[in-house]
Amino acid sequence: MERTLIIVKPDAVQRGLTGEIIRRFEARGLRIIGMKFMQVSDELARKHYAIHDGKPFFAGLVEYITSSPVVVMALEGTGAIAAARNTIGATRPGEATAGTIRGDFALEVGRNLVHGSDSVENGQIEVGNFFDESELISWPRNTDPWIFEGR
Ligand code: IDP
Ligand code: MG
Repeated sequence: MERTLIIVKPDAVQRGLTGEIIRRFEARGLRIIGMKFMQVSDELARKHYAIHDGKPFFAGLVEYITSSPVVVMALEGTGAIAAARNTIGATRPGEATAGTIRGDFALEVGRNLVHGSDSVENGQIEVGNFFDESELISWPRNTDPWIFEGR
């Protein structure tokens, strides 16, 4: 089963949208296997966004993600990567479809509320960067057979 790392970014926490954002992933059927409230360090921010190092917005991005606490979640599900990214919406909120998190609550790319892993491989790596194996719980959810066919 695929794993994705979701970050409820500082702007979302400050704006009181944490519950609304968790609700959408939960309602989608993704299974929470890890969740915590934390302050992202400069070191972790640079590691998480290493692919963007050197881009003009990198310094601002590190400043943004470390500016205030976040909520991080590890979610599991069939096709979790694509499902979560579709729930989040396009990177630039102006291009995000209404009904997505960014399309409903955001206006600017530098304040786009939420992160979701972009590939199966990165989902595994990013969950590992933010969570200790001991913080992850693989649990049988009673509704699993109603969400995952054949389980
Ligand atoms: P994603 O979050 O939709 O995967 P990425 O292209 O991976 O988008 O970019 C990572 C994050 O960097 C974005 O979510 C956004 O916060 C920030 N970002 C990307 N492009 C820009 C930009 O042009 N200006 C400011 N911030 C940007
Ligand atoms: Mg990305």
